[in-house]
Amino acid sequence: MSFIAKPKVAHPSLPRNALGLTRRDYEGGMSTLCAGCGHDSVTAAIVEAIWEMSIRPEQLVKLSGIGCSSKTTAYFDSGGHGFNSVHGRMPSIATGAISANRDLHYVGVSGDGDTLSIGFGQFAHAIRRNLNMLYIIENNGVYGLTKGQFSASADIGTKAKRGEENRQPPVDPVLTALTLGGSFIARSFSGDKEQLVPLIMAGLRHRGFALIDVLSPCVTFNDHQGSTKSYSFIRENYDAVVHADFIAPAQEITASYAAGEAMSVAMHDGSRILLRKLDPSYDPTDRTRAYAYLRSRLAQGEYVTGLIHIDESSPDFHEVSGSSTTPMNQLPYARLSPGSEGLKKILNRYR
Ligand SMILES: Cc1ncc(C[n+]2csc(CCOP(=O)(O)OP(=O)(O)O)c2C)c(N)n1
Ligand code: SF4
Repeated sequence: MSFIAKPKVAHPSLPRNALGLTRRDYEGGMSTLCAGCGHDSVTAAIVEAIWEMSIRPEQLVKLSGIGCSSKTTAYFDSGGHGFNSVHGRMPSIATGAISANRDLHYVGVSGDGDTLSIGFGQFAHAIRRNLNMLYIIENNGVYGLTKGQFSASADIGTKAKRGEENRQPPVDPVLTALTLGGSFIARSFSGDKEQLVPLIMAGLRHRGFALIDVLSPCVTFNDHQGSTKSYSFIRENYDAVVHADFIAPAQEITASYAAGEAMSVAMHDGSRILLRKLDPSYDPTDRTRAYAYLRSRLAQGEYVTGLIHIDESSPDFHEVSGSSTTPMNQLPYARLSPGSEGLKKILNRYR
């Protein structure tokens, strides 16, 4: 992967977060993506969110597969841990890392090709295991890195740059996550930082699997008339069904929002995500209705965005597997290894 280091020069007047760090401290290498690629706007939103949340750079783990989108992890938080896995296999690597150290923040960045084709099985199981991570799909409807073939998220009738038409039905990651029991499901647009930043913050705070499907146009292979993942199409067919705002625990002032217009959802750590309802019938805690609503809007060619579903009661991977509250990588070897007698007892359970 090509990597160009950014010069670290910070103007003394740059704002600092609670740790005394500027946004520059959360940047990564220089992007080598095409100018105007939606993925770079997602990078900027991630930098903004982790700076705002005052996460220590070394407490973040960045994971990805292969694709232009998966290169994103090189462009933020150079002080964090990072792992580019094999194409589509990021959830397995995430499962191992999360099992070994539950005390870090995990953010996976993947593409629609990486997630919905070669990595579809891995993606599905990460959702149903409710792995404690934020999983961002940079969804452009094509394989950008391998020169613009249709991906599994391309809509029927959408046209490729050279004019050929896609005839296969798309896989919608949001509908997929709703059916698989996803506990935090959102959709946004790379060109809407105001919506995306609070969603990233809430996703990082959520205990369990937080999915954000970000429509992120590929300006080189899929930003033309006939594409349903182009900037112009998304801008025209974009519907923010809930306006999300993130409130960190220290600044929890909800009284300023007019009663009846906002729904405040408590996160496990005491912070809240505030949803201002734009559509009065929409309730993001009702999975069945969210599914039906999304389907009806999709039939009209509309992308519903915002926090589409949240279930704060769903047990996460650690709760279900009863894993140690002390991260495994901090347990002494004697506690990790059952010894030969302990192993015999375990095996006897299966005889
Ligand atoms: C096992 C394997 N199969 C195929 C490839 C080729 N390949 C690299 S990236 C990619 C698709 C990337 O598309 P997507 O995930 O949508 O990301 P984008 O580049 O559009 O951001 C493919 C098929 C590969 N690297 N490894
Ligand atoms: S090919 Fe498309 S997805 Fe890849 S960097 Fe260029 S604009 Fe972005």
